[in-house]
Amino acid sequence: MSMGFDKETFKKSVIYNVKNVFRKTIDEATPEQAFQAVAYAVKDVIIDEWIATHKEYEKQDAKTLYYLSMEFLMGRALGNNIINIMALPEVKEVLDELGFDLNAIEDQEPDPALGNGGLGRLAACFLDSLATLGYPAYGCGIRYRYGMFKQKIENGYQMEVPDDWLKNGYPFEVRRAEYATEVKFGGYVRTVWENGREHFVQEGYQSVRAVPYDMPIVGYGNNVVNTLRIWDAEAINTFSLDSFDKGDYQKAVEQENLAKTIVEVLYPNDNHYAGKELRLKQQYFFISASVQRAVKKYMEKHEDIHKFFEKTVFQLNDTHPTVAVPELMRILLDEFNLTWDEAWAVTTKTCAYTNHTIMSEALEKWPIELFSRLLPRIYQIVEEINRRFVEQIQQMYPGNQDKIRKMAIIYDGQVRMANLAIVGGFSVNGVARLHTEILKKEELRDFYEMMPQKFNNKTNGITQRRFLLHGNPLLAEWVTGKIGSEWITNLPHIHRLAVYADDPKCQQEFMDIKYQNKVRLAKYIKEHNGIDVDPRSIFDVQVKRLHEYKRQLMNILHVIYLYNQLKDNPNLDMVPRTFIFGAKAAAGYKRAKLTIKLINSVADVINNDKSIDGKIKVVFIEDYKVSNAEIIFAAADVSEQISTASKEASGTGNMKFMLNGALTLGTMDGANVEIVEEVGAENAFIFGMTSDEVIGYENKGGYNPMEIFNNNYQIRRVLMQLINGYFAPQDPELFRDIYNSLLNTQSSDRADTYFILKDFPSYAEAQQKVDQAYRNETWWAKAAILNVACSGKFTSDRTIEEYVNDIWHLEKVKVEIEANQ
Ligand code: GPW
Repeated sequence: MSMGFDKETFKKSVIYNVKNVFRKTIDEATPEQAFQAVAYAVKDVIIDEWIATHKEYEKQDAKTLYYLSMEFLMGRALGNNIINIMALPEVKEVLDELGFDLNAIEDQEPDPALGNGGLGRLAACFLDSLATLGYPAYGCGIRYRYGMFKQKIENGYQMEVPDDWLKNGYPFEVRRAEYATEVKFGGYVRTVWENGREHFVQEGYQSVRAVPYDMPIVGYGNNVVNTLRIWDAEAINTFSLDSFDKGDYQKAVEQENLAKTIVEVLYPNDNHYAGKELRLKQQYFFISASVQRAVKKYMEKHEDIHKFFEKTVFQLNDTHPTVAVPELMRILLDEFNLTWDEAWAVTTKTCAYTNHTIMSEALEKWPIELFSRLLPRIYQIVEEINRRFVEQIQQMYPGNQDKIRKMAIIYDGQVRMANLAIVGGFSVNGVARLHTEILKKEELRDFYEMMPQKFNNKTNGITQRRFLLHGNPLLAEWVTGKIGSEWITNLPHIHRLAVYADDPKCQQEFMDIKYQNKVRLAKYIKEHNGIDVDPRSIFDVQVKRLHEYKRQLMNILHVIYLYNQLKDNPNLDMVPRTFIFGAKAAAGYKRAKLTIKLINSVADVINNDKSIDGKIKVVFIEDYKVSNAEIIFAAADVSEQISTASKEASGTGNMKFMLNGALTLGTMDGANVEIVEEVGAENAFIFGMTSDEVIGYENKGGYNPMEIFNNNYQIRRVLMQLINGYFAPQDPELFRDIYNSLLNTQSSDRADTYFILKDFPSYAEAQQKVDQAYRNETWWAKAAILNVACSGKFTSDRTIEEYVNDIWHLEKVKVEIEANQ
């Protein structure tokens, strides 16, 4: 139990909060009020450790990581915080005594969903691991007024509902107005001569006030509490009606509006760059505020800004925070009067960049016009970085225009953020071994040849505290019962389970737990979707953002194909299967939204067809998010990881399924490769083209799907059902676009860009193997237990230790707390 936790104090605190905040006695409190009261009581316990942690960091003058990210997909905090202060049994007892159920109270918390998918959730897992390992770190991001939209399914279509997560206030955040800072946009740069030197002053700009809100990031059982700092925007001069002339009034209105719009909403695009001006404003807004603050904090304790990098490291979560490079340069040049070379030496030793995708549509490229208009001084600096870098290219590769074309930071009227991030930092990493190899050999080959020492791999990981200990308490308890609790902070230790994989009693226990978790999910599905599913069927799950490269389409086409077989032969011998989907599509991504409609239309037909005797069910889980993900992973038998090889940089859902004992049905893509390496190919279902094959075809301009269409009757039949009204009797043309995307070479992009038809036969074969394998319960239980046992590599604790050793060079800090402060 946490040293700072006392049961009686906690109980009093809950009762007091209900009274003081809601003027109610405890028995009158609504579940939402109970949540608030409990959350504040937990925060009360955390606060002392939070303060103590930062005192300790100051005392030790520890080097600090700033994890700069546009997204932090945190998920609910209450349950996780209770677990991490190690007070779960006591909190349960207190709530019991007060007549509350912890699960019901947890369900009242909105999911802080300040992220889209894997990239944002990775940032959240990293914060958990950093705190648990005791490393000084801040997450820096944006306090979006509206996070990831809530998804409603109406008549099979996705509807986006604003996520008003702050409407009741968020109990864990603390406003830190004392750290507010100004961020400037637009205007022009005036050159002045002073002391025989050029100085640059931005004038005629608009500014906003950045105000930080801090959230505690609680380490597991170690008294360490780190900080997620998210920035809100406020107008600089609150709008006043007395002292203004006409010009000031106009300006005041504009500044008020600018402030309101900047942090209004999270862009719902995953792996896709939209080029919106407001997005660049968001980027500069939180980066300028974070970098300014980091510099100020450093200067409070140190004299020499030249040594900034010794105490500070900035990790750029993809290219989204890359303006940190020129922003740090600006501060060093304009505010500290460093020379260019001095400033550049500091900057390039401070910044490091993580790449999360090779897909060209995700590359951030800003038109010069936009960039220079919004960030005039920053643009000047980027121009100078580019000028010097191009000179360096010319020196290394005299006369080689091609190298400049590929590597220049400013080229063809655009600012290329990836190039800036690579040049402006000391480290470039990919997020899985295969991904990093592809970066070095293909996408970033020229950079790799020029500066190989910067390149390194950091295979992603996930936190077992949230995705096993919190999300799957039954399995967590079982694991602890078998091998003790060390796995909670040392996941590789979970390999000790392997000796139980062959034990019939353990197999039975494991399958019972899986069954209970399936019952829990079935109940959730019944409550939220009104669909009955049989927990004895195979739960075959694909949950992740909807994207063509992730190939949800291949999955649903295979469901249709199976259904056809059942229609042809109602006695077909197959294990009943529940195909579960969960996915949000970016609001403007038409084909992705149509795929959701297709899944729901197929579900309607199949789920209502009595003739197949419930052998197939299709469920689309509405509003897939971190909180229901925890329930879904725990209940899965089969983990669908079926991206076109080379396209999924890593994947992290794949690891969460494995940790919960699901078997991977996947391609040799991203971290799947390493998952199979750990658990053995015999305990997974691997199919499809390799990344080399995919890249080979791409370099030849694609392949011809018509051959498959013409020669494979079953595939042809499925495709015809897309355009003959089989799943859309009212509108047979509804799914034409999907049909066209697979076959039509007339359309501007290649047909079947993601090799769905090409991989289909091997996918269907792998699915057949799943069916056969599940019949052998002993085999399945063994394979599932081995998946859990071999998941040790995929803890984010391991990933963080690698970042620390190779890139960040942080030191662990210990925090001691006196009992009952
Ligand atoms: F395009 N990822 C994501 F690279 O979730 F920026 N959103 C994104 O916008 C991008 C990447 C970006 C994901 C990758 O798709 C996934 O493979 C990876 O596991 C995850 O980032 C974390 O590295």
